[in-house]
Amino acid sequence: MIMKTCLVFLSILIHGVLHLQASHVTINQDLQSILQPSSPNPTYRTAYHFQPPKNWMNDPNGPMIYKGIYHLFYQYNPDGPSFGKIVWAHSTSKDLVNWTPHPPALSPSQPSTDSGSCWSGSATIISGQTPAILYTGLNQQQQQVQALAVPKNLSDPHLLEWIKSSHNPLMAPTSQNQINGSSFRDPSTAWLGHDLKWRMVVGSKRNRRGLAILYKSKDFIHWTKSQHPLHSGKDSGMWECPDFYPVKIDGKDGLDTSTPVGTGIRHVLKISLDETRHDLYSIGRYNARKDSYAPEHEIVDNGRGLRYDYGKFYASKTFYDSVKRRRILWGWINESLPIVDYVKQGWSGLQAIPRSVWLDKSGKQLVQWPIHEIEMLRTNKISMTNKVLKEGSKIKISKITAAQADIEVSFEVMGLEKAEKFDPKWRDAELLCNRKQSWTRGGLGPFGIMALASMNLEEFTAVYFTIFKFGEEHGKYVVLMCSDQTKSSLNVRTDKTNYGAFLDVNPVHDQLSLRSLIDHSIVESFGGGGKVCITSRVYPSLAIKEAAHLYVFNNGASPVRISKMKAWSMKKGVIN
Ligand code: DQQ
Repeated sequence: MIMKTCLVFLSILIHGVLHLQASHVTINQDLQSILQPSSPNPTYRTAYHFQPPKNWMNDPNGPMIYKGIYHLFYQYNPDGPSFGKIVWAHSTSKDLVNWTPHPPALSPSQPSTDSGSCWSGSATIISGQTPAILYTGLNQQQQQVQALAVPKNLSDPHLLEWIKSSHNPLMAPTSQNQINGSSFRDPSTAWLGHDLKWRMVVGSKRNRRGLAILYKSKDFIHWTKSQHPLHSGKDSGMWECPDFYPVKIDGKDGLDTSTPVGTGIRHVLKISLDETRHDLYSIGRYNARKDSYAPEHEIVDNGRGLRYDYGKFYASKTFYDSVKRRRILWGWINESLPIVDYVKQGWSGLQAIPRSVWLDKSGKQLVQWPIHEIEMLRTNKISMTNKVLKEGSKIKISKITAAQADIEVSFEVMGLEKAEKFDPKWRDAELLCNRKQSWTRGGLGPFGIMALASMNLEEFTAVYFTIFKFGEEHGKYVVLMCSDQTKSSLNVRTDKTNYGAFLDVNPVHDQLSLRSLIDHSIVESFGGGGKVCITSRVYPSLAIKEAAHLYVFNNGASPVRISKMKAWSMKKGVIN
């Protein structure tokens, strides 16, 4: 064994350990088998976030509801905890909380199409009743091509067996279509146009221009590339996992992806930027006749657009839940550890709690909120109302399982005159969070929660707000929300970014609300009722299980009032 280890390390020194494939880091397979434990290390496993029992998981694929059953497919390496030869793993659920695993729906098989891997894709429910999966295959030549699979037995609500089309690959790079075979992936859910032709987009790039290439088809088998992409972005690099869907201007109801364009509708285009690993979206108008899309607010292509989540959240995908008439968002949360560490852990990757998503009243951004079903896991409720948090103070939230909890708190600010002046040069919220850390005394704020805190506060993940006065203009304020991992662990090998975003809430009129779902190694937070979401992936060395604590705190120079606070222990979901 020692000899084998030495040889593997030698080979790594000579040939290099890591290489990139679709930007997921891979590891030498021999090294993986040596490092991999016989059973996964449970320390940082979660209680109510979706994950397979072991091994590597990345993007959520083809989420849908069929005959009242929710389906989630996901990118999965059955051979180990790092990226590798990928299959579409499959689980189903009646409530999006408890999940039953099934055999992989798609595995590499066809040399012309997917013998290398079955990469990401989406499901479309044709005519409201027949599901079809479009996905990316990595063929024998390592080229990315698009393929179709359909259920073998439509009367099986669990859709256990899938048949790959004999027409595969349906779309492939050729010298005529000028598509680069290593940047052509992740077909979206398709939508039906006025001319009864299906449309869908595939992520790509040309040089450094990111592309959402548009395809059309009459029969879902023969697809024609449109001359113009649906949208593209200068200098952004590869666009992965594009998602395109309508939202209502008014109200929280979701819309079917094929809803015809009308006056009460806007469209959302989401792209996953390979270079930064950020999911960006824009809200805009879709011209169904011209098949073009133009963003109204912010731009998707410069990396500074709106994000679903300002922490860890990537390769996301939505689907329309036709039963509860809502649009639901899934997103992958990867590890913040070096590859060798998660290989030793025996598993890698989580899915965020599915979120309902709708257009904010302002029309300028989306709002996201954890699906209401997750509340079935709440137990042991404790609450607090009308409590003043003095400057420089904290209150411990006891009697709940702090490592496995859900907390909702609303703050009412007092003493707005104490707010520090905002410098218009502070454009980057993450940088600002790094300057205004939770433990440094500020003006109005920082105040918020300290999750996964150790007994003597050597470790904690702080999620907090700081309010700034904007220029000389009276009554204008800027609210900064941060999720700080700087002190989340004594382990020096974990990512310690202090994530941040500006929150569009007026603290003069509105309370500042924060909800955090805490689950052992993840703190998923929703500020301002879901206007800003930040997910932190953390690995405490001390604040583990019963040794974890939860606090509300205020390190500002002015008191803040907790108008209401509710917190619950969370039960364990039945997950795979
Ligand atoms: N992951 C898949 C690709 C996709 C990337 C491969 C995004 O299809 O572009 O596992 O994380």
